[in-house]
This record gives sequence, C-alpha cells and structure tokens, in this order.
Amino acid sequence: MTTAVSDRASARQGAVPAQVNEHVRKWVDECIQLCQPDRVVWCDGGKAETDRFYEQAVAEGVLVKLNQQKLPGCYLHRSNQNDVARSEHLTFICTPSQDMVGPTNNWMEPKAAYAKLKTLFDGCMKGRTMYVVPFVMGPIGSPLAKVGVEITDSLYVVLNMGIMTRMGEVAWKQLGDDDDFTRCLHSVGDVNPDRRYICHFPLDNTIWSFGSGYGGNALLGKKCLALRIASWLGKQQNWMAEHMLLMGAQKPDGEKTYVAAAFPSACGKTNFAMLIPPKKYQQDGWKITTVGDDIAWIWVNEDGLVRAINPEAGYFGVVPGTNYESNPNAMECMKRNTIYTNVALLPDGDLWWEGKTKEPPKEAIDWTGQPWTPDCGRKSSHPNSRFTAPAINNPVLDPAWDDPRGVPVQAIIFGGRRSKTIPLVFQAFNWVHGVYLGATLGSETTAAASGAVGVVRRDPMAMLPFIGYNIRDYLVHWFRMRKLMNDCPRIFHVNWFRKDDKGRFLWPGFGENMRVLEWIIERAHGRAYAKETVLGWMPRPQDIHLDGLSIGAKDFESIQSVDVEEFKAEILSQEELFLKLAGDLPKEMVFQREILIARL
Ligand code: OXD
Ligand code: MN
Repeated sequence: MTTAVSDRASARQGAVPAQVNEHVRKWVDECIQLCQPDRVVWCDGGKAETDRFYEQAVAEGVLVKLNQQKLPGCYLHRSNQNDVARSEHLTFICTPSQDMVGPTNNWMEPKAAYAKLKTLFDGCMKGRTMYVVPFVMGPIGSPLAKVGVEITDSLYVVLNMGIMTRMGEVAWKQLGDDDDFTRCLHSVGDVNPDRRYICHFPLDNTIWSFGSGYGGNALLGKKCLALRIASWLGKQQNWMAEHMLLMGAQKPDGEKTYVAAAFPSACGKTNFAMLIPPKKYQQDGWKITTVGDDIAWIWVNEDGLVRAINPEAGYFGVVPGTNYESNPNAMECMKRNTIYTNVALLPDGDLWWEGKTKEPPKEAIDWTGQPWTPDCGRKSSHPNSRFTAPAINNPVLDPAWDDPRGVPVQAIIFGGRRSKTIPLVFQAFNWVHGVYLGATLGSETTAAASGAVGVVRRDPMAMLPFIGYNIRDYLVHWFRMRKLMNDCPRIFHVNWFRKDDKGRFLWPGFGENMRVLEWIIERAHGRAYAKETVLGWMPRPQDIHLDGLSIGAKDFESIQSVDVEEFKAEILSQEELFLKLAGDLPKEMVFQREILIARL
C-alpha cells in the first residue's frame, strides 16, 4: 500500500533536478501524497522558466499583461476580495506549550494543528499543479543566510517569490546535503477565510499556510520565515530578526553611516529607506542608499560590532500615496519587471491608484474588476494594494545590499504613526531605555492587517504580529544582546505623523525627514548637541537644519513638545502591554517605567 502510494507520488514528481538532496525529496514526496497534485514542477528560477510562467499566468487569468511600452515586464493581479491583507487572527505559532508563544500570539498544539490542517491539505491540489520553489533568504554565503523550499499551487506566489527571494538552483547549491531548510507548504485552497490558517512550527522549522494568496500570508519567505521562524532561530543562536529597514547615509565628506529603523506596517519604511534628500542636502553631497525596506537580520561579529543583512531580494510595498513627489525611487523601482496587486487598470494598459497623480483618470477598471470613475464613490485601488519589484530596480540601491558580511549598524530608530502626544524625535538615554522605548512603541493601525484602521495599539519593536515566541523572552533577548556588543548602536524614537488641532500634519515628512536623520547620525557619532528632557535627548530648534521649511523655532518646539498630562495617559495606555505580560515582565521594563514616571 505504502509502496503503491509512493510510486504514484514519484510518477507525478516528474524530473527531480539532480542537485535536490534526499531530505528535500522525501519531504516533497510526503507533500505530494498529502496534496495529490496532477503535476509537479520543480522551479529553477531561470529566465526561460519565468517567461513561461508569466505567459501561463496571463493565459490562466491570474495576471493581466500591462502596456509593455510603458511598463515593460509588468503585470497586474486582482486578488480575491476577502484576501487583501495579513490575517493576524488566523496566524498561529504551534509549540508544545502555550507559554512558548506567550500572550501576543495565537497558539495551537502542534499535533492538533497538523491534524486540522491535514484535513484541509488532503487532496487540495487535485487538478492543480504543485510548484516546488527553492529559495535563499539573505545574500548567498552570508553566515545568516537561510534556505527555504516553498511548495505552492499558486503561480502568483511562485512569481512573487522569484522577485522577493534568491530563488532557484542557487538554493540547492547553498543547501548541499543538509536537512537544514524551512519546509514551507502553501495552498490557496478555495480562498475561504473560514478555512484559512497560517501555522508556524518553529521546532520543526516548518510553515503550513492554507487558504490565502496574500503576500504576508503566502510568500512564506517573508513574514513567516524571515520574521517569525527567524526570530525564534535568532533567540537560540544569538542574533535578531527584526521588522526594520536598513539604509546607508553618506555625508559630503564621504563618511557612511548605516541605520536600521522599525516602523509598523504601512508607516513609511519603504519611503524612508528610499528617501531623496532635500535639494540643499543633495547639492552639499549627501547620499541615501537602500539596503532593505522591511526586514533586517542583525548579529554581533567577532569584534563586538553590530552587523545586518536584508534577507529579501525585492520590495513588497504599499502603492497608494506613492508618486514622483512622495517616493520617486519607488516609482522607478516599479517601472519594469513588477507585479502590481489590486490597483486600477487604465484603458491603455497603464495603471492608476489614489495619490498617483493629482488629477484622477476619467475612467478605469478598479481593483475588483468593475468599471470605475472618479465620482463613483469608491476607491479605485485597495488601500493595501501592493507592488512587488526587484531590489536591483532601485536607483539608490546600496552597493553593499548583497554583501554576505552585511553592513555595520550605528543607529536604531523606532517610530509609530501617532497623531498626538509623541514628539518628532528624541534619543534614548542608553540601550536599556531604548529597548523600553521600542517595547512600548504605539501606532495607529493601518490597512496592512485586516481589522479596524486608526486605533492606537502597542506594537513592540513594530514586531507585534511577527515575534515567533514569547514576548517576555524576546525582550530579554534584546537586553542580553547588548552584552555581546562592544559599542552599541544608539537608539532613537521618531514620529512623522503628529498633527495639530485641525488635523494638519506638523512635520512635512518624506524627503524632509533627512533633517531629522542628519541629527540622528551626528548623535550616533557623538557630535550633535541635545538637551536632556523627561523623554530622552532632544534637539533644540538650532540643532536641526530647518532652512527652506516654513517651520520656525516656535513651530519646531511645538512638534517636540511633551504634554505631561497627555504623557501620563500614554503611560496608562501602555498598561495594555504590561498587563498582558503581568508577572513575566523583564525587570528592566518595570524599572524604566518607574524612572519615567518619576521624571514626569
Ligand atoms: C508588509 C507588512 O507587507 O508589514 O511588509 O505587512
Ligand atoms: Mn512589513
């Protein structure tokens, strides 16, 4: 019986590439037996294969080919309308004890989870093709690079993985004879939210995702591997997987500083990572370069220096609001070889989305496939519509973005979307205080996750949906990592989103954030002045270049102001996190809060 099943499985397997090792073969065989696909395609990641897949995706209606004169190599995908964001409530970490995942994760016992999902995966690929997608997260040869293999029945996922990871034969080479790869099993199933589960098994280095084709739920190298599984591995192996962009900033005298920044989803990480400095800075010779826009893997090298890589090879960025003013580099990135998801299609095969141009087009087909006009009362594009573009399209890609040794990190920035209370910028007094600031980070929710938008929630290190284990242990890990460092990166807090009583932004944001970044860099090198305040070190108006802005010293002071009463309320609202962690809170967190209350 077993032999017969296994024979059938190997018949469907087709030609297994010679480099594929025994461990992978065995696992793929098991998945074939479970999912029962009609065909199995082993992806090689080559150009001929990619061209073939795009053609097939168009023929199958998965993608729409766009105007190839205007947008060469670009395609549009319209997702199922119930499948447009990460499904946090359907995301589980499966470990023997619930304590391992802590109060911020959904938990399932692994046996029960496998049993439940097996009933969903059972025969789910009958009549479909199973694609075997080998990939590497991180520059090839990096000490932190990780191999994954994703099995999926979605061509959209295959093509996105081809952009977002180092996909194909290179992964078999990196893996060699090893069993050390993340086993990622994915099926879109019937895209039914009632039959949707994203389950992580950190002890088995395994991810099973069923019922969604959305990026964060389905491109399993990204949030699932590079954050949830990787954060767990990092805890065991003394490194960190963080929801951070990585950027380089080169001063006119050639000095280069690398900065990592954690902002929650859809709070401008991509914009900040691709920032174009104001004219004056450009004339003076400042240059900003991107290493990554979403995820950083951070370690401490033999010399006690902090280094980081971007595990990804592309960008999965939010489209609405992106234009040649807000982020010209992102616009350049998505001009070619890009997959767009859930934006509006114009009659000439070009695209439009809210905020692309001031004047809307006269007509379009909206993201749901319906005719759209500017006065129809609906948005043309989904608020969480996305572009998937290769990193190599980025005009300001950092030369070291693919360097296996990573880049040195000298400053870490935490930031949230807060219309009130939180000043534009301040620096933590020290590492422990900085970790406290990161841990108590609050942000108004966005469309990147399903659920209400605009509610302040605590989002520790912008990692709330991505910490793959108990947040108590995660915070302890942050505190402990300091011990490995000779000299630690300086930690800062920013808020680009503070508003006045009339709801107008107090700070212009985008490229002008360069002014704040300059102060951060100067502080990281121990140069710029700062005054001591209850919250931390703050620039005075004369410490930030405000020339060319319609923001005077008084305005700057109000952007930086701390209202003691508001802040007391802020501390109370942090209770949400403290209560969740009751009894389990690292003592450093309790002390930091007590000191802050005393200062206020
Ligand atoms: C993302 C997210 O897609 O954070 O990067 O949701
Ligand atoms: Mn993200």
